[in-house]
Amino acid sequence: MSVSRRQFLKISAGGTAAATLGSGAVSNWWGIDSGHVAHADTDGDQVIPTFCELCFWKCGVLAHKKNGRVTKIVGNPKHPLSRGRLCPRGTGGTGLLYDPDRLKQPLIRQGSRGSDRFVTASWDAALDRVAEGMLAIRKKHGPEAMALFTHGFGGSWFKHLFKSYGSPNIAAPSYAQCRGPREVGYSLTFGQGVGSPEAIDTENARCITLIGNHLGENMHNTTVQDLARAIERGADLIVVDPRFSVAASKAKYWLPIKPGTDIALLLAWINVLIEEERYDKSYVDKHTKGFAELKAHVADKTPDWAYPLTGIEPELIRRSARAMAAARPASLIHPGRHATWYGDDTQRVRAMAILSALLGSWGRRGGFILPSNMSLPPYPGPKYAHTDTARADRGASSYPLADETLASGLCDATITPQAAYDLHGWMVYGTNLIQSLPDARRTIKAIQKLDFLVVVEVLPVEIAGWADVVLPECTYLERDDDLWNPYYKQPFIAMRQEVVRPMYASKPGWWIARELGKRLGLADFFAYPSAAEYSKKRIELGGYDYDKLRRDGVLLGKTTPVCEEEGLGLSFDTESKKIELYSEPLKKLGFHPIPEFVPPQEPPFGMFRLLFGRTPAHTFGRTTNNRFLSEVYAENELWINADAARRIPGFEDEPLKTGQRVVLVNQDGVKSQPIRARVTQAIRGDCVYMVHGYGHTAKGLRFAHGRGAADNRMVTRFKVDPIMGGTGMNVNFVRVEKAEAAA
Ligand SMILES: Nc1nc2c(c(=O)[nH]1)N[C@H]1C(S)=C(S)[C@@H](COP(=O)(O)OP(=O)(O)OC[C@H]3O[C@@H](n4cnc5c(=O)[nH]c(N)nc54)[C@H](O)[C@@H]3O)O[C@H]1N2
Ligand SMILES: Nc1nc2c(c(=O)[nH]1)N[C@H]1C(S)=C(S)[C@@H](COP(=O)(O)OP(=O)(O)OC[C@H]3O[C@@H](n4cnc5c(=O)[nH]c(N)nc54)[C@H](O)[C@@H]3O)O[C@H]1N2
Ligand code: SF4
Ligand SMILES: [Mo]
Repeated sequence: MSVSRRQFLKISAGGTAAATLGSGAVSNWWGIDSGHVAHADTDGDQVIPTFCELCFWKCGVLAHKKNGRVTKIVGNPKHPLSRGRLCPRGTGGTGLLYDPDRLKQPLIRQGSRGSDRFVTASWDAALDRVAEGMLAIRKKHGPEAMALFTHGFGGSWFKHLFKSYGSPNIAAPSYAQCRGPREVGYSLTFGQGVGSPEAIDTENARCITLIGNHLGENMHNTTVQDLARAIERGADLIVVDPRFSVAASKAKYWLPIKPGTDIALLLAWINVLIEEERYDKSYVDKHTKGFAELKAHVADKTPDWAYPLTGIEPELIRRSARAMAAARPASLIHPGRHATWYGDDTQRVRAMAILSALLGSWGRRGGFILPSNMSLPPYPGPKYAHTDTARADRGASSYPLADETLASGLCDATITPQAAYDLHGWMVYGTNLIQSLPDARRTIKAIQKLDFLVVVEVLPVEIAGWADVVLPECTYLERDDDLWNPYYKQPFIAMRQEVVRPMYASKPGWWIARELGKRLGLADFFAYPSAAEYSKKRIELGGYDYDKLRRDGVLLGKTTPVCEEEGLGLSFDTESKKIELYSEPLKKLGFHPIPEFVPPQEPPFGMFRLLFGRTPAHTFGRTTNNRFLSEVYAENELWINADAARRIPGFEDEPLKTGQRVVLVNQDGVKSQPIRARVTQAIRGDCVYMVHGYGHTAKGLRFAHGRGAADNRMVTRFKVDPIMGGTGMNVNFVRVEKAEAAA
């Protein structure tokens, strides 16, 4: 599905939002203002452009420095993703740089794995130990017996290391635990995924539909700026969420859906568009395949059919469908990002994609667009040796459409081999697998089977506690990195550069990977003297201005037409070369060619479905130890419906109050850490909700340790998407108990 030019196309309570709309400046539109807008006055500071790593959006920042210390971080006005502004986390990057709990020295384990006893070591000793482990595994079992788990931009050096070493097992939890089903669902329908940054034209949309996507809490700077802009211009917002999210508070229609029933709502919306002939007929005739089958499929999926399934009143389904149709083709069904919810996720995404096709919004202004990127030659070096070895996550029962390696699949394969060989070693870079993979008990079981585990980290997080060797990387503000040239409507190349020298004995990833490469006999692959020289070479080979890039932090490329309105011709890289409303490939594999609704399991009596999400001030558990960001939000809370709270067994005499501490017990008897209740009407009565990333158990995180509760601890069950192997995690149920009683 890869082409050189990535194509992207891409309430009962309704009306409550009106009062909050049109509230002026973009910066504090969500009631959150990072307080920093870049300006020319630098107060005598030295200003160094680089890009953020507080989340994976990678906004361009200007780091101010005085007397060798970073004094503040603001948005780079020249960078297309920040436009001079940052989200609250981006401005709090110094809270990571100056975190007193950072990893300061390489560590080598003493005693048994997981006993949490380490001695500090020199870099030479630690690197020798890692190389020894990797060489032994390669000699005994082949390079494929080592797996790399990676997340974050700095992982590029380690991916290069693993490709040079010869292992096909490279995975990130941002696929099978995050966007995997989304990419597969859009690829099946339009022949292309939506990528990151998402190829959508939010800014020009006249109607935006968010299906569980909680923008504003889920804080990707540019996306939130674009959404604010669209709404200021009068765009309608439709939000489908069991919870009255920040986005729902801005919406014209809020559809408080029963969790897990979105496919029923989507089919009913499709029914309304077709029955009322509100879809884009000429677009559908010209570009799609399978309309007749779709029409027949949804003929009985009326709003009245969907009402008892979803809890959304038929009239609200009709009115919201008409609003999205009235705005077409500038009617954006936002593709979402974290899509692994219930195990039927690729099909839910397919239903969203089909709806977008009926609105004619793929390849159209205000819908999905088709951006390009700037060409950038690689650093000269040898070719990776060709390997025929299959990935370890692929067994006989593999997931046919998984187009990336499954992190959960590598974990499973470590416990029970799924390929012709066993996994014996892991390297973990920038991903806290204990928090991010479902069922940590399984992850630990896999770790206990390994010969060798090395973790490259900035903080003493849970996964580091299980390592044999811990390698302390310096933070993004202390290092140069590879160049970034994403697909975006304004193509650009961005540069990360060292703002201050690495603190303690920490080292940049490019250096760690190179030094390991030399010890593994791969010196030819690591011929670069430094990351700065590496980037300079690539930029010169591309014929660009290196000094300008260093000065501005970003180089802008030529824009190309991104939608039909700009003269772009549409083509689709599917089997039929059309938009596939009906999917022959899915049918051949034994899956529904058009999405079917299958009711989710009901919560057992007295239990709630556990849902989770984000807070604007934090990124998962990676920032919960950041003292600056925790001034805004220090501890997660449990959202629970006020009426449901009155009926919880054990609370009859004294109803649960906001601020009171409770514990959760899940269907497998697993108890959570204590968490404060937030008793509210802003969530349905059949589910509870908390922000992910709390409840750290690692004692080295002296601020975050023991703060709030971990949703992941309750995720002992998950439902695997049979199409691509994503792990749906919204399938756990919890009972609420008084904290004291459970202690
Ligand atoms: N239960 C549950 N599970 C989830 C989710 C959820 O909401 N609930 N969310 C899912 C989603 S959407 C995703 S994308 C995944 C993400 O899961 P992860 O990939 O685990 O992401 P983070 O939690 O951000 O972990 C990043 C780790 O990188 C470290 N780090 C930060 N900066 C650097 C650096 O510069 N260098 C190095 N070497 N390390 C660094 C941090 O200290 C942190 O331990 O989790 C998924 N899993
Ligand atoms: N501030 C901040 N921003 C972030 C991140 C972060 O850690 N912090 N992480 C980033 C990453 S990697 C990702 S993937 C995204 C994730 O952000 P999103 O893509 O928005 O995805 P989720 O976290 O799954 O969305 C949670 C929302 O879905 C709702 N929900 C739960 N179940 C259902 C359901 O059955 N139906 C519907 N319609 N809604 C439901 C919840 O109530 C909640 O509001 O955020 C990104 N942005
Ligand atoms: S969205 Fe925020 S945290 Fe993410 S890269 Fe941009 S400024 Fe940094
Ligand atoms: Mo994610």
